[in-house]
Amino acid sequence: MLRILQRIPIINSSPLHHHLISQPSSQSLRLIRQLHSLKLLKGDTARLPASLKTFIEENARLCQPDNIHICDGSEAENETMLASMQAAGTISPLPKYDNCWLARTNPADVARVESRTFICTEKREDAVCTPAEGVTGMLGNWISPVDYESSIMKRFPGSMRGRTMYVIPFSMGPIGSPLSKIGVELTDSQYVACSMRIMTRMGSAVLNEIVDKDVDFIKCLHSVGTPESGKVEMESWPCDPQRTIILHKPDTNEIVSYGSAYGGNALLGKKCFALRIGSTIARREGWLAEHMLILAITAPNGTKRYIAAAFPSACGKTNLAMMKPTLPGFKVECVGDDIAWMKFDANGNLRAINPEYGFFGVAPGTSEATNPNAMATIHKNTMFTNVAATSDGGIFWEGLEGDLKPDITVTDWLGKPWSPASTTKAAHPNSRFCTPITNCPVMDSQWEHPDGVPITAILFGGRRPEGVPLVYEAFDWKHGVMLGSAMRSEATAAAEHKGKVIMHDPMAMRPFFGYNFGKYLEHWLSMEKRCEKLGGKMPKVFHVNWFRKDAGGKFLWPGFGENSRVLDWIIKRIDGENCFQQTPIGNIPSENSINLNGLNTAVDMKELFSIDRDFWLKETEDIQKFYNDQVGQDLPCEIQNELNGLKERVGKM
Ligand code: OXD
Ligand code: MN
Repeated sequence: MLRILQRIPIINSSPLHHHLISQPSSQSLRLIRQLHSLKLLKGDTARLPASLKTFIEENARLCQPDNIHICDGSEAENETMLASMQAAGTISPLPKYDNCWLARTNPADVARVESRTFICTEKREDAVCTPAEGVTGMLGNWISPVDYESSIMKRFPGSMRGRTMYVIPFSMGPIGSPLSKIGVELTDSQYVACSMRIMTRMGSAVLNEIVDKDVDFIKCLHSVGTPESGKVEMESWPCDPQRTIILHKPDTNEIVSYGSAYGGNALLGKKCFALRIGSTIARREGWLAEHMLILAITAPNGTKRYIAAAFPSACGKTNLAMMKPTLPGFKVECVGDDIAWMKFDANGNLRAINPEYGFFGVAPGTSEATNPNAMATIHKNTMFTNVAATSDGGIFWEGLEGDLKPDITVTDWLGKPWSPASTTKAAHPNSRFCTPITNCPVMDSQWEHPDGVPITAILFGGRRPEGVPLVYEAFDWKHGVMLGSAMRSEATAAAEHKGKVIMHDPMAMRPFFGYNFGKYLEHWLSMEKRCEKLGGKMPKVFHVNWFRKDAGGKFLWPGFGENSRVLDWIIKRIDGENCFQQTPIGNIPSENSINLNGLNTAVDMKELFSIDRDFWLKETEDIQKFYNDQVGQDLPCEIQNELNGLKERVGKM
């Protein structure tokens, strides 16, 4: 039976800080949500639009927090939360740097949990493809509306008891930009609130947008939860790994996440909103929401080009986005390192914004050698998670061995002593830095332009140790969409996959599709007509692979800043230079058209660009099997035709 509990008066002088003791343990979410007449938010809440007020009230009734705190995004608010987390042992300061912190998670909460991530639609086929008989689908998980509701009911009633519910108004994209969208995340995690402040534009300015313009917002509910046993394993990092679930309902623009406080599971603006819900909105509105970095590259002649690139998680998007080019006279500047929202303008130029405001970058492997600009970014106002700590108040991870001074000791991500002789990793492979984008010394001057930046090329790529050349160009848009759909990469630690298996990761979006992948491909294909109608020119499409190895397992290409040589060739192709040769898989650089001047390692260009018939026959078979098994009848025939063409060309080699 529903029980309306007592409410106690506001204790905070701010009218938007409310203290509640509440309420019902209910059998039915629907019943709880019918209690509209309850006025749980008091004070100056008349300012809040009814939709926001209702959203907060209903979920407060459901989750029963002790307090509700509407975040203003101020420095003072942030400091209070940081101090409170420090007192709880969730974070500790890193005195070597300026306002930097180290969080250690429950070791069971260290990555995105793809297997527990669901899209809810009435009809299954709207959310996911129908895999072949006996095959487990890997392009997303569907949940029915009934199971969606019951999953919430099994977890959320009372889930915030003893905690504060933080109300986080946030904007994905520059506030007020026609390309931006607004969300409100309710969470019982201060770590999430502080991280959202880094990763998004958050606080009063966004609340004002909602209030003044009465804009629609994406509803995001998050709770770290409490295990069914009632026993929180690690007081400093409450979570409920056994029952973690991440739910999305595109029809109502809702996201619900329970049980994890880590990364994409909990910072709901990122993967859940900007990609999964974002891709469904983009389809409806005729644009693209993609797992892509955006960079600006300026050639010695002063011409600047913007390029977007889709690589799977932990495959070097951040490194490429802020690369220090080794090619003299080139400059790379960053617009974003993870997500691109791209829409045609009135003239048919594809314009992109980075909807984020921070970097949530993979720490291991980041160093002065691999990404000096990231290193220059992360020493101020940064939240590190699951990295190792040094005795002089700094951070450490695999890749920074050269920086370790002999008198410094290291504590690993689990809080245990660690030394270079240890057989375990110092930092968790998916440990991260969460750092304000404004710290980055190479942000492009246009990165916050409300109209976005014009994209002239789209790159797809992954970790392919064998068979796939350093770079090749798609023959046209359709071929490019097929290349994206057929992308594969070695699994990384960003999600729960084990081992170095080569996985299909179409468009680097496999974990992030908000709707049926076949329909997603149709949408990509339709962009060409949209562009034509507006009189524009489609971006050129390329596939890159920095990770090809020789027979001895050594990388054939030095990567990092040297990738500027590949970008240089791509720019030449954008400019229409005749610097390519056609092959069955696409156009590769003609001999000597990649500028190797000054490269101080010997590179076997022949092997790097070799195209082996047997490898590609097997590759086309694997792609066909992937389409048959995973996409089935949802595969657009244009994509099958493209694959048929590839098979035929490779067959004739
Ligand atoms: C990320 C990811 O955190 O892709 O960006 O996992
Ligand atoms: Mn990512």
